[in-house]
Amino acid sequence: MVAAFSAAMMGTECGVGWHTTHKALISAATRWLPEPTPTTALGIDETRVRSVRWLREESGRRHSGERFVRYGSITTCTQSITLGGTDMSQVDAQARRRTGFIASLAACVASLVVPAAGAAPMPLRPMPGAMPAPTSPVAESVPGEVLVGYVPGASAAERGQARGQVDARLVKQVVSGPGNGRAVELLRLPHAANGGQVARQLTADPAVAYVEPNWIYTEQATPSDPYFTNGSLWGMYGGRSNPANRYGSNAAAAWAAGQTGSARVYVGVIDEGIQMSHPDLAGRVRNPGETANGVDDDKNGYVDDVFGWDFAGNDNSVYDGGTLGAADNHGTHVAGTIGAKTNDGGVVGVNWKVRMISAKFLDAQGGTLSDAIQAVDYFTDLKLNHGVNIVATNNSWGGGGYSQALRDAIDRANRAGILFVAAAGNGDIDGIGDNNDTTPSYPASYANSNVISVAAITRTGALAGFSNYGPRSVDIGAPGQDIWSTTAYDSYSSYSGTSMATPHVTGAVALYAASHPKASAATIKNALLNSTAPTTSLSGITRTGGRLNIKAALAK
Ligand SMILES: [Ca+2]
Ligand SMILES: [Ca+2]
Ligand SMILES: [Ca+2]
Ligand SMILES: [Ca+2]
Repeated sequence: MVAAFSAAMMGTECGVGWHTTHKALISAATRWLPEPTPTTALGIDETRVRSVRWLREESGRRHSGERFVRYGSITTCTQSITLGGTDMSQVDAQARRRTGFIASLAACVASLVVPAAGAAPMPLRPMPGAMPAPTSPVAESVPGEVLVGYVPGASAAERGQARGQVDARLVKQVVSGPGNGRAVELLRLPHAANGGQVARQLTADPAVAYVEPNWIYTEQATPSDPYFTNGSLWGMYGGRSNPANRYGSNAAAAWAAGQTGSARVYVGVIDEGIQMSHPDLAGRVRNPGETANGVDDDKNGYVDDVFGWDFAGNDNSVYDGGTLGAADNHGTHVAGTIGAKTNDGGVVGVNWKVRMISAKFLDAQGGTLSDAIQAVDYFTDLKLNHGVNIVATNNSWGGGGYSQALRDAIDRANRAGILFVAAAGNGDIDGIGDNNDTTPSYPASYANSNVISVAAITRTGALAGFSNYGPRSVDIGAPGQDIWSTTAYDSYSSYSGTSMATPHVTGAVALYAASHPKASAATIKNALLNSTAPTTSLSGITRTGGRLNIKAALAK
């Protein structure tokens, strides 16, 4: 019942330099009706595909009344895949990269068909845009799981009683009580439970403040044209840099003025994991209080979180893509824009010197609300209780509905002086950007004062077609189309998305904090938003009506 494919389209990015967007694949997957559909129908050159396995088929009705079928996973391929007329062998000739691509593609296609039957009926936002209202909702949540926020002071016995009356099992304590405000628990409901009824029963319990779906979030990016190579880092340029692009972030001018960042400034990357050993990132990803020795050195509750923590896998390996680069491309891409090194190779980030810590909660299937909350609190705790100078988190993800529990976690980050930089979102199933004022896109649309919501612009200064906007709820534009950065394993790719615009702004926060070490989060946010370059395409549809101008921001 839940539209898994629409969540995937929001940006589960698939592999290496993939020319064709998810939209093409997904629209193909929804368009072709004969069963089983040949791979050619998905735009894949069947002669090169060794085997295709259809894991699941699910028929339904599209908004137009047309039937659609969703398909399973492509498992193995002999050499390369042609997608949408683009020969992948031209994209990347190395066999190991192709293998990585194929694995990623399989994961992506699999993500189209994540079984969602039995999901609790929850308040999901309607699908907006130019298409007629469909019957299936956009937001996706984990079937049979809910988050329960308790009233302040609810005792363990009272919480147990609330769980007991609906036979729910405690999966984990997402937020512990006093000090962090109200306790939040992730509960698993009995197999046959009616989600709506259970939610009503729980909400009626005096110890319960609210009940929420365990939302699933996805990345806000899609791969873009791999053949685009000239002047590739346009997002870092300014009008007078060499090479120049007046619609870039003007980071180059800040560097020319000697402002290149500081190793004393930390950024939290809440995303997929990061390939921390990437030649352009090695040494940049580090939790300073931890060493790899089997002991929780900094006593934050996470053993050997040397590079961060994997909340999805509940382990300390934040990079899980191996030497194939089969995972963690998106997180690695974001990290490169924030802080790839100047080492005469590859790309360079907004900051030449910065430290990042990974809170991995996304994988090819997305990530959950409960893990996202723990990721946000992980950085708040590192800053408040372990002395790590975290100035911002980068949040290039979205897709779930409203969550009081996540909003509260972002508020805790705010009280710790951590900015929450978030992707405005990449439209909806039609791939066309939406107005967040009328159709909120979380987490970017939370009203917390530390949130900065980022739209994406193109190299010619247009609002990217996929980018959400909002005169009241989207703050600023930044480069988000055809953005080259680091990807796993030791590779580089060009992606597009508000996912890519966001780390330009997060990077600017870090660069500002490096040159203004005493500045508060509010001061940094004001400096960024009060120094934007007026931009016609953003005028009237974003709060500032302008695009990121890092050189001007640093002068504030
Ligand atoms: Ca630790
Ligand atoms: Ca340790
Ligand atoms: Ca892991
Ligand atoms: Ca480099």
